Amino acid sequence: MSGKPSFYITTPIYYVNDIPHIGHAYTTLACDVMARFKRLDGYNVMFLTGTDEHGQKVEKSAAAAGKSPLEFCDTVSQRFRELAAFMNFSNDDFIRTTEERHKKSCQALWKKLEENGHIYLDKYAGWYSVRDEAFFAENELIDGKNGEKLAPTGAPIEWVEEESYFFRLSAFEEKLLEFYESLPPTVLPNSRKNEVKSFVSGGLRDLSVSRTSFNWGVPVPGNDKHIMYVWIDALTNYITAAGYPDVESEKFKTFWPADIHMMGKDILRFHAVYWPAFLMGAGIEPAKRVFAHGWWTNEGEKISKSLGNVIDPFNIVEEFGLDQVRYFLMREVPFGNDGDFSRQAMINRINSDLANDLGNLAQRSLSMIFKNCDGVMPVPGDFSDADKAILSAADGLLAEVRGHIDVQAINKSLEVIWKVVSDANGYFALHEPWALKNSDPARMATVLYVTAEIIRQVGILIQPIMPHSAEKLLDQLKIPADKRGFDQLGSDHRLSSGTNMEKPEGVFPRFVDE
Ligand code: ME8
Repeated sequence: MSGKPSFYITTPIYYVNDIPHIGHAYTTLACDVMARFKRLDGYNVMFLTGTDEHGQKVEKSAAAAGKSPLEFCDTVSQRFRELAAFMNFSNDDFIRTTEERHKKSCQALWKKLEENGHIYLDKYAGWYSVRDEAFFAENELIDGKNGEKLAPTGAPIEWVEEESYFFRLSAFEEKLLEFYESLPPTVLPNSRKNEVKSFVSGGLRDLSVSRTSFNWGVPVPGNDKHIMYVWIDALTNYITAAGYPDVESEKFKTFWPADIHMMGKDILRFHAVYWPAFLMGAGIEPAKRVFAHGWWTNEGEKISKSLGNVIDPFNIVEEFGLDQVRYFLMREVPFGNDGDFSRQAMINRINSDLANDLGNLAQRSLSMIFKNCDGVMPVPGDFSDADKAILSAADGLLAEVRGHIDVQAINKSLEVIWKVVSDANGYFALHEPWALKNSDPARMATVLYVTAEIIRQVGILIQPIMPHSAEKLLDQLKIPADKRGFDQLGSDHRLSSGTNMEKPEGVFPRFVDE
């Protein structure tokens, strides 16, 4: 293989009962940013997303749409693929749980668990929520408006009594608790880790892992009256895409265990409790990290179809621009916390951070180089202390940004970059290159060169967040395509003087609300 270190990141696979909305786009975007960052930082990356197509919920939605389950899945899954292309996501694979490779993988995992004595046949009697595709104990239920019992998520429940296979989850308590204490952290943010720990230390019951009352799923090997519980099927996608059951394949050896499973906090328990336990049971290492991010609301309200306030990512990108939306989503909310989507907050970010701060700095300095330096990148004179200070701030960015990205603090990585952008604006204003044109053209050239060098480094660093805009900036600076990796950051690869420039065009327009 490549000799590079590897990095494997996954999104949840999304249910096809519903079309993609901002929440789905958000998770996949965060993974895209991580994947792009790691590629630029010299890693061999595999970035996976896809759709979760089995289970009762999908079966019911298909019936309601008057389609066969597969026909229905084909249509909605395609919509998720279109979203990925539209949002410029760089996923390396798109998995559908209805694919043959996945069925083979699920059945192999099942057999392994059975061989290892972790699966047994019994009877299940209890509450099930189709919307959550989850079983709930009596003491977890909440009261609905009309006195009816509901799942803790507010979803309707039904009483289920049927023969079922069980997974010996109870046997994994200690191993799981140990797993949560390993370093680097296996569950982030910390508050979420504590939640999971307290759930597990409260005692685990064996998990029902098959159903007999519907058909849309992967049959249990050797007993096809039973369909695998949709979560065992869904979670397995992460190893399917890495080549399972071929554990000797180059791909599996390179990419498993995955580096990060990213998801919303709603499905943390499945990823941080059930999934590592299944893997441990099969003798496979669990993923190195599960990261559960927060929940978006819309102008302060819960996002839901019934409230009619679902945010369509296609629409907001049409209105505000792709890179603008990508920047906003990653910058506005500390990654891991809940966040609120508001038009005003979006417009503020576009106009202040992008148009004013970075956009103006680039446009003003590059236009001056074009006009006042005969259209070529000037040769700088000796650097003053002020020049050295701002250059060294930019040179130090990669280490800082990397530190934040390593713990998925994506917003913080942007804060430190924008601190340098803002300092560079201060530098530019203080040294007034426009006033030096006649009095001291050599000093003007140095100030412009230093500013352009800051933009070069910022342009390289923001590629994961805003790939198109970063490309435009780097094109304007005439940085060759093979000189845009993170190995080009710092003082060893300063801008080449003497390069012919073109008249720059603004990269970050102001948003004017009609
Ligand atoms: O749970 N804010 O699929 P799903 C932030 N198929 N993120 C949100 C969000 C919001 N308001 N709404 C949705 C499933 N998400 C299973 C997963 S994985 C083996 C199987 C995002 O279509 C967030 O990532 O319901 C959440 O975890 C996911 O969509 C749920 O997607």
